[in-house]
Amino acid sequence: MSKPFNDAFLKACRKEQTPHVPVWYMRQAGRYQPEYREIRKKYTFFEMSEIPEVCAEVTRLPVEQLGVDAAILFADIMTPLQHIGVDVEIRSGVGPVIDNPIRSEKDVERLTEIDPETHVATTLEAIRILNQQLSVPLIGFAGAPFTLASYMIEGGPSKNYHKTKAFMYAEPVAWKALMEKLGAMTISYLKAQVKAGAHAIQVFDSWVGALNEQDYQLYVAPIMHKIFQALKETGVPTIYFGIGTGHLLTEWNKLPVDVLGLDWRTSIQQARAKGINKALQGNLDPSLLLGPWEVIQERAKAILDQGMEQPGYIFNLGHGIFPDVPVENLQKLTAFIHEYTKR
Ligand code: 1CP
Repeated sequence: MSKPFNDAFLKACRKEQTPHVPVWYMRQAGRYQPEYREIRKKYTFFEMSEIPEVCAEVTRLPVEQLGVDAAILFADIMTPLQHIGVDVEIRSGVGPVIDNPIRSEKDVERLTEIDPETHVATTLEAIRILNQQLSVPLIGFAGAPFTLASYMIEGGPSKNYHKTKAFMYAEPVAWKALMEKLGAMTISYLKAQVKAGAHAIQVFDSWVGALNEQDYQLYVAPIMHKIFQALKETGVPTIYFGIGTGHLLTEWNKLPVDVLGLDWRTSIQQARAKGINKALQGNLDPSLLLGPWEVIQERAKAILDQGMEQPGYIFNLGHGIFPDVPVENLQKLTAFIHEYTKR
C-alpha cells in the first residue's frame, strides 16, 4: 500500500500550520551517496539526465534514505541551456564548463528559444514517473538569469564574477537582452515542469550576492519580478535562493515569490528583524555536517527555535551537501528535526 501524501512542505511554503517542521536538503542527490557515485561511473552527467528512469531513481534515493519531506528533481541549472545554443559540459570536481562563452551582443543574439516538450522531454518524463512513485512533494527548479549568465560569460565557475559584471556595466543593452532571453527560457521551462507534475518551484540565484543592492535593482530585479509574476499563474509555491544575499533580502521581499532561502550568514532572526514577512527556508552551514553530532544538533536546535516562532518555515542547509558528508549525519539530523518540532 502506498503511503499517504505528506504535504507539510507545501503547507509551510504557504505559511500554514504543519505537524512538524518540514526538511529537505539542497543537493540531496549527489556524490555523498555511494549509490549515486556507482550510477555516475556509468554515465556523464547529461547522459544521466537523458534517461528518465535514472533521473527518477536518483531523485527518489535520498527521500527514502534520509526521510526528508520533499524531493528535488535530478537535473542541473545548466540543463536547459544546452538547448538554446550553449555548449555546456559538467566536469567532475569542477562543475559547468562552457566552450563558447558570451563576449558580445552578437553572441546574445545567437541564443535560440526553448521548446520544453521537445528539448527537455526526458526531464518532464522523469517528473511524470516520480509523481507515480513519491509520497512527498516534488520540487522542480531552474537557475536564475544572473547565475546562468555568470557561467555563460565566465565560461565556468568563478570567484569574483569580473567578466560578468564588466559585461553588465559595459553592454547594458546586450545585458538586458540576455536577461530577457534567459527569463523567457526559465518561465517556459518551469511552467512545463509544473504541467508535468512539479508541486513547487525553486529558483537558484546562487551567485547574485556578488551584486550590491543598487545593481541588483537595476540589472536583475526586473527579470526576477517577471519570472515570479508569470509563475503565479501555475498556482504552485515558489522559492528564491542565493548565497551571501543577506543584503538583498529587502529587495527580495518585494518580489511576488512565496519563500526566501537563506544561506548560513543571515540568521532567521536577522531576516525577520529586517521586516521579511515571507516564508523562510534554511540555513544550517553545510560544513557543520562534517563536525561532531553534538555540535550539529546544538546548531540545528538554535535555528529551529528561531524558525518555529511563526508558521512558514522549512529547514534546509545554507547551501548544498558536500561530497564528503556522512549519510548517517543527515539521517540523524532529519530524525532530530522531525522529533524536536513535533506538535
Ligand atoms: O539534489 C539536488 O539538489 C538535485 C539536483 C541539482 C540541483 C538542484 C544538481 C545536480 N544541481 C543543482 C543546482 C545547481 N547546479 C546550482 C544551484 C545550487 C547551488 O548553488 O549549488 C548550481 C550553481 C549548479 C551548477 C553546478 N553543477 C555546480 C557548481 C559549480 C560551481 O560554480 O561551484 C556543480 C558542481 C554542478 C554539477 C552537479 N549538479 C548536480 C550534481 C549532483 C552535480 C555533481 C557532480 C557530478 O555528478 O558530476
